[in-house]
Amino acid sequence: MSNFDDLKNAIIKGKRDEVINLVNELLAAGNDVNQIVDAGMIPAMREIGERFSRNEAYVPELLIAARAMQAGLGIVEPLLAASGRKSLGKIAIGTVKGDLHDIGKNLVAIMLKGAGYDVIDLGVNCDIAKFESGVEQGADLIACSALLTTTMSYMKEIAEHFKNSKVKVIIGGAPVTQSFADEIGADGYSDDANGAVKLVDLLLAKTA
Ligand code: B12
Repeated sequence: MSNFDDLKNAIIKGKRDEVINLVNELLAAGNDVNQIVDAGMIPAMREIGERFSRNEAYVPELLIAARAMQAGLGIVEPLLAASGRKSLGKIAIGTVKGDLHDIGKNLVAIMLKGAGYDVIDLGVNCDIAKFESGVEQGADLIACSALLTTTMSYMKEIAEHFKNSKVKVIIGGAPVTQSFADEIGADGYSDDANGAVKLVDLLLAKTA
């Protein structure tokens, strides 16, 4: 008989097939889909994120766990939508104009999803109009990623564009720093995916 801890551990270890089996077993045993997500899946991504921040897990482990999480989410997502689950908030994430790097952006997206947020993934090479389309779809917060020193400057235009709106803007990516975020007037910065979740928790709780 499987339980939520088995599911949590299988996600942390990145055991994709085991995650699929456990989610199906938990559903077949009559467990509520929200409980499966809240007690098994979200704690797993929070835990692997904490390990990553403490340098006890690295990008490959995070990617493998994220892949396992995605597999589980694939099963529960239609059921969650049908259950009328209330999301913690909606985030539109994208890599900025001119930039095609998306590994870090995808990690941040999956961690946010894993933490209980609705995530609209706008993809790469996103201009302001693309981020605006995320806001039109209901995003409360825009998350921008850049890996090139030549593209991070576009974040300034994005921050300025949303400055007088109620939409928050957070930024990240290897060349980005807290002082750059302060300089361009972004609402927040984090240097890793787990920090991104904490940042969003803070910013969206403040505006709620
Ligand atoms: C993989 C890679 C590529 C792949 C990208 C594949 C893909 N699908 O992403 C390919 C081969 C396509 C590529 C292309 C190029 N690349 Co490249 N690439 C890299 C490399 C090796 C790894 C980047 C990566 O994925 N890191 C792992 C992820 C997990 O880290 P991360 O993105 O930083 O994300 C973490 C945090 O930053 C944070 N984060 C990320 N986004 C966000 C967003 C928010 C809101 C928050 C809060 C946090 C956050 O959380 C993430 C998880 O912890 C880096 C070198 C390096 N060591 O960084 C070079 C690197 C970024 N590339 C570089 C260059 C120059 C290029 C090219 C211009 C090369 C060329 N001449 O064609 C092209 C540019 C193409 C384009 N227009 O974008 C340079 C950039 C130099 C600079 N200072 O600008 C680097 C640094 C390599 C180097 N040392 O020269 N690249």
